[in-house]
Amino acid sequence: MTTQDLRLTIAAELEKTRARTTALTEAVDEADLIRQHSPLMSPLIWDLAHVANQEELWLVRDVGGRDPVRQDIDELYDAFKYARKDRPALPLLDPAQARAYVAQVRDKALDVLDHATFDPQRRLLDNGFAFGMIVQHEQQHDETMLATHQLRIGDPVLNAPPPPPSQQRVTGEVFIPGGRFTMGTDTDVWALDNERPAHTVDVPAFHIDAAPVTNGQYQEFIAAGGYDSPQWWSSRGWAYRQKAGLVAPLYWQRDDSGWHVRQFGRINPINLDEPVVHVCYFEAEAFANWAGKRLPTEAEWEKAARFDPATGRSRRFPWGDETPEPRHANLGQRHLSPAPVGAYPEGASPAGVHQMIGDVWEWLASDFDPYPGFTAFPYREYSEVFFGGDYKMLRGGSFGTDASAARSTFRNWDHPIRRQIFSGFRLARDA
Ligand code: AVJ
Ligand code: FE
Repeated sequence: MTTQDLRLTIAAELEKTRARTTALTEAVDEADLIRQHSPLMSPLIWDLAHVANQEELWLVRDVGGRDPVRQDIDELYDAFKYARKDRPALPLLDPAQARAYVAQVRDKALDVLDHATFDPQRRLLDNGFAFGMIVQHEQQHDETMLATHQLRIGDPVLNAPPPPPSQQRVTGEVFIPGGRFTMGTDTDVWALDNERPAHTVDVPAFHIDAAPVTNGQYQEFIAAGGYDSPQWWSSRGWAYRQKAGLVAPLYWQRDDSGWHVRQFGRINPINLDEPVVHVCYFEAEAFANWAGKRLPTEAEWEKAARFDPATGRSRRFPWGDETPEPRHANLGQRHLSPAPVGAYPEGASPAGVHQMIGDVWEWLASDFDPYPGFTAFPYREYSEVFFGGDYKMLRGGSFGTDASAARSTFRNWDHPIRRQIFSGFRLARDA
């Protein structure tokens, strides 16, 4: 790519992502921007200014070597300084100040982009990495803000067309033969540090479900008394189920006519064919035990998603190397729910595994650990400080994830009790 083409690509990504951020923060009134909708989440206004502060730190100050826009507020928007629950009490920028700050930083960042030469000697600039990192950072906060919208109580403010219907019956499991495959990447230029380096993993043969577990299947688990049967739960999982009073996925509610779900302020019937969403790791684990299966490991998931047995190569995406189009996967907040199983036959992997990318993040059995040869880049706080912590892996992205961060090597992680994220799961078993 020429320098000018790279600049245009970056500018388009920055702009597309900012449009989403703007839509998410303009959809609500000022009171709702400042309010904390759950102690699990920052006020939306924090996410907005934090996104700009990271853009200032990396693009304006570091890459551009420019003077700070607002050095005095770094601490307020440092995610490690104050916990989410404590952020509303901080002297944060008010909505007008935050929007002015966001615009000022963007003007400077675009000026830095205009002058950037992407000298490969400077790793932060090689192929525009720092810009890609900042774009993906904002996209991740767009997904976080979407989760905040889902937690928000009040009239609906977000609108989107429903996801496409199922095109194909997808059931049962797919056999993945044992053998080596390449996990992670060295070549995806905007891949983050935890996806690197590419390395060979020998994965014993296994079976994996062709689709994520659906609401219909999950209802069977509930009806079979799954939430009242400690035998299916790990001891930590059962303790949490008791403490939190779990009886169904977050946002499900039961009335005289059965289960309904609250989705972005609307009460909807439960679509039995959509992947279940808003379950924690412990619920996924209990369901798997009840079903006589288990959650996939991270290597199994990635092999099922991208290994092409015909060429022996690992693809960028299940369908190939081409960037996601709407026909491949439910990504990018185009829809406000997962799509029914079978809605994306064109997005299936070579092995015939469907909907690995988009719809719901999939909980995995693996913990968040570095790949062999990992080096933190460009900062330890993105990945390294979380290694070995109480985190379970999530893969594949959800309907809330931007297409640019939904490559099949992308790694997400969270505490095993978290349910406000767009998390579901699929099952596997030993061959
Ligand atoms: C990779 C989704 C776990 O939201 O905590 C955002 C992403 N890192 N800002 C998170 C992130 C810094 C991160 N996750
Ligand atoms: Fe952040």
